[in-house]
Amino acid sequence: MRLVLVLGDQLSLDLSALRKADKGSDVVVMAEVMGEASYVPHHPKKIAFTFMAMRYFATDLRAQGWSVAYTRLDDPENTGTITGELIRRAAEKGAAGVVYTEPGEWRLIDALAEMPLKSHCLSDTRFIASHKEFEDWADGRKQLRMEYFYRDMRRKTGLLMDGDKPEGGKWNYDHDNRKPAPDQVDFEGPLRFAPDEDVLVLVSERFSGNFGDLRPFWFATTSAQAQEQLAHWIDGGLPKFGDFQDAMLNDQPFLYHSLISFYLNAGLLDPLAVCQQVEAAYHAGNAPLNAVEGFIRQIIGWREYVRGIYFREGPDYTARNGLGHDRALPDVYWGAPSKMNCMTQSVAQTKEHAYAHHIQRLMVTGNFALLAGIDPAHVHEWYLAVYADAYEWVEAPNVIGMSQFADDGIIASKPYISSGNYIHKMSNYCGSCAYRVQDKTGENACPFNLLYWHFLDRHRARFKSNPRMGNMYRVWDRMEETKRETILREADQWLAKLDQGAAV
Ligand code: FAD
Ligand code: DLZ
Ligand code: SF4
Repeated sequence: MRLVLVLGDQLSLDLSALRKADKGSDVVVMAEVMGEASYVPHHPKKIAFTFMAMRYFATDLRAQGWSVAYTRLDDPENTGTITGELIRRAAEKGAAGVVYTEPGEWRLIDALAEMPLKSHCLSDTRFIASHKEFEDWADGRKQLRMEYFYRDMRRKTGLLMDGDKPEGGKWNYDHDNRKPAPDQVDFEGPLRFAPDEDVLVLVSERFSGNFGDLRPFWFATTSAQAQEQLAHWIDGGLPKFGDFQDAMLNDQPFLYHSLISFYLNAGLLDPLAVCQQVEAAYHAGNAPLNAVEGFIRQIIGWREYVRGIYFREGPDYTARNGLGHDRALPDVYWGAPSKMNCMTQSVAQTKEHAYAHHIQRLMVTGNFALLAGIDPAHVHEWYLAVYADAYEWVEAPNVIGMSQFADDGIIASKPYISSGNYIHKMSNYCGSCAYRVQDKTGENACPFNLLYWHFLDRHRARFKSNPRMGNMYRVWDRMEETKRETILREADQWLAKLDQGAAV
């Protein structure tokens, strides 16, 4: 007999390791371990979600006839690590070896590869593109632009294809997906499910020092519940998802977003099946093409593409720091008071829900970190810890590459930076902010305005010949010299206050 490892983000009945195993003789190993629960200070909701979903999945497996050796966190025999648990269970059961599906983080891939047990690692087939397909696509290309990869995934899956042409004549309807914040949101947001109280008690006892609110806990924790959430969103959220994808509103964390990344990444939902359901809503006339195409692009385009980059670039990717940024992560990321309403809003809902939507992650907390020159390793660790959908394969390329440009432009052709103007256009945050978004200098000037020029000025050598940034430098160069000096001086003063821990 062999052991079959199922990790906390591998909760899929069609997992390659389960398909390879023999239900009659093999034993599934699942383990809640401190090693996984504390390698970054995870948000308590993320830990509770993982443990609850693991426990329900083990129950499902047993109901299907599998033998499951499940270790709870407070089990006195618990060795504290995945490899420790496999070694312990192998001795206990007299197992000949271990079958497992490749984990989503190099850290664990390396640990399993070094384990003193005979083991067999299988590809994770829950994705649309295999590593080889991504490599074949990437090899020989000068630039790895997501858009071209995405088109191949459309052709491969047949999603939104009209023969060999894209549905509606265009591959990408992003142009229609940039509407500013609506006055009112007519979708009530995600479904709320009852939690497993035992897990909440365990997590509150063991992880009370971690950033984030454990209660109220409302995530789906089984695949049937995740499916309910998907159906609820397709019905009520999808029709306006495209229009308001980039919008942000005070005290409205969810808008028209699907809130399914937790479930997809843990294995409770299958990406292709999700996209097929969304496509069916379009064909049934229940959702417009810009919403449906925009959503499918995020899943079969961005999600697959970032995974390809993570595995192609290798374990040192998370240590990259192409712009040499070295500022410590300011306390505002851990909920310290700040005068910047956009940051306060984005961090507060992250603390409450272990969730923020894409534009908050990219254009508020990510943009601020990049403009302020924060060490990307710290930024990476923060995102990996605070979001319930964060595993390195998806988080690191989004943070190190897309958001912080620390990979020197593998993912982004130019840094995602903006002044306060973009946030003002896409949200109602600025209206209730202590700073004035219209002010470019002076005591009340929006820090994003000051830091935007500070970033461009300090990285001039790196970006001046980037064709997509020439305009920005022309505007800067045309400014009066005294104004430029004032901006740089005030930005330096503001950053000094930030470093001193002032509530700026
Ligand atoms: P929706 O807005 O409804 O989008 C639908 C789905 O598309 C998501 O569920 C997700 O599976 C997929 N998706 C969208 N954008 C991306 C993307 N850029 N990369 C991968 N998948 C995408 N996503 C994660 O799943 N885990 C992370 O750790 C993560 N970290 C991020 C860090 C930064 C700095 C940025 C800019 C983005 C990050 N994303 C991450 C991508 C994106 O922000 C989340 O997938 C999305 O906000 C999840 O919310 P949702 O399910 O409501 O998504
Ligand atoms: C995120 C997480 C947490 C908090 N705890 C566990 C755990 O106790 N046991 C487990 O098998 N998996 C856990 N996970 C998910 C793993 O960290 C994830 O499988 C790896 O990071 C690889 O993506
Ligand atoms: Fe953010 Fe500046 Fe707007 Fe305040 S004024 S909310 S700091 S962009």
